[in-house]
Amino acid sequence: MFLDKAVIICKAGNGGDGAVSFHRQKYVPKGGPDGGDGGNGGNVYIEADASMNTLINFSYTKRFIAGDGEKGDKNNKYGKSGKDIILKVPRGTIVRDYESGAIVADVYNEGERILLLKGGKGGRGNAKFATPTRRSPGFSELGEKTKERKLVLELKTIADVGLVGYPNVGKSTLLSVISAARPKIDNYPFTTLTPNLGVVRYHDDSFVVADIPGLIDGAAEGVGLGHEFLRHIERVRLIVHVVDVSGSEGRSPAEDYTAIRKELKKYSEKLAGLPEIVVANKCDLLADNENLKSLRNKCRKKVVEISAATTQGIDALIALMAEKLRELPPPGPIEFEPFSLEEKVAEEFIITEEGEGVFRVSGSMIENLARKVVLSDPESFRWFQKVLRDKGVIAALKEKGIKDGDTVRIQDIEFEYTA
Ligand SMILES: Nc1nc2c(ncn2[C@@H]2O[C@H](COP(=O)(O)OP(=O)(O)OP(=O)(O)O)[C@@H](O)[C@H]2O)c(=O)[nH]1
Ligand SMILES: [Mg+2]
Repeated sequence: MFLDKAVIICKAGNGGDGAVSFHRQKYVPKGGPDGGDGGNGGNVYIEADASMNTLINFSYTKRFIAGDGEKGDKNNKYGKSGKDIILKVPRGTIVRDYESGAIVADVYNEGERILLLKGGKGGRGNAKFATPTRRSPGFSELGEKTKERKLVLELKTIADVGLVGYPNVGKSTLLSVISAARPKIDNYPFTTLTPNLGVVRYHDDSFVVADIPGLIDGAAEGVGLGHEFLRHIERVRLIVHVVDVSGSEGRSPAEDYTAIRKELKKYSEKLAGLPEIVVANKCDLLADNENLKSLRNKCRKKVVEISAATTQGIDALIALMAEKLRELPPPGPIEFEPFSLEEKVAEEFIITEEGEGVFRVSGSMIENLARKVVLSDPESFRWFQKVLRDKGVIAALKEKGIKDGDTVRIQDIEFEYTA
């Protein structure tokens, strides 16, 4: 079964909370703080697996949640890190952010592993908060919480050459005679329903050819089957345009050529702009040269005459493909503006007056901080206030005219302001 697009939900693990603990020893009344740090949450990676050629697995399982980090413990014991998740996908899979459509990764190289979502950092244990003046901190940090992300996986097959043409012109037959691939071949349109790949060997060279379902009129607008599959030749470097020159189905080969060119252009200028070899197939059925002539006139290019059935002209075609590919720039992953799925933590904050003497502070940095601190703990709270002062929040509140006894709100917490 073939699937080349899937929407999934991923989440990195939360960080584990830091521990609050004090060293206990016989006859020692109160030891120093020894609460260990929480473990980091597990990461979500994506990895190219050369043995895969479909995203079908992602139609069964759609949620991928990495493990949470464990809490820290007494005796300075660190919490265990959460378990990572590695999503295995075929080479050529592109990952997009669902909301923005921005490209996050192109899983291009064999075995390549890319970090998609980083696990939350574990919170620091109380041992880390000890200072000469604060010998017994009674608080620790909470682990960082992570968010779910909706992602789109999109397979764009990696091949050097793409075979295009009308249905039933002999594309799959051609692939079967130039490579070890054994695609289904039959005498009716749309025998091929999903892309086939074959490796062609030529002396010490080898290259990959992709055979896709036939294109028909309107394919580029999604009318025909072909449109769905044009994405699998978006990454090729060379187009081999196969025409049934015998006109065995009553169409004119020259018009077939123009129609397919139109479809390619409608789909993408880039695709239509790729170097092209025009192949006249089924030459064994030709009674005269009329069709060949009109095809040549129409495409204004050299036309390579072959018969996939008798293998006439095949060796010359392989040599020509290899030669063209050698001249073309080497393949590589697509270029894109790096897009990070990590939440951007903006340092800015805004203060809004929600009522008489009630001030709300909002902004991702301040809100993250509020999530991390244990507000029920007086010491943790004092520490939080110190950070608010350091970050300029208190000064900004004063500027807004805050008075003793007024209320400050940050996310779902609320406290009374004292200068
Ligand atoms: N006489 C002759 N028949 C051929 C030649 N090449 C292919 N055929 C026949 O044409 C028919 C279609 O071949 P396919 O290779 O399935 O064509 P296709 O372009 O892959 O077709 P779709 O997958 O439907 O788009 C089959 O019956 C083949 O045997 C050729 O060179 N000469
Ligand atoms: Mg076919």
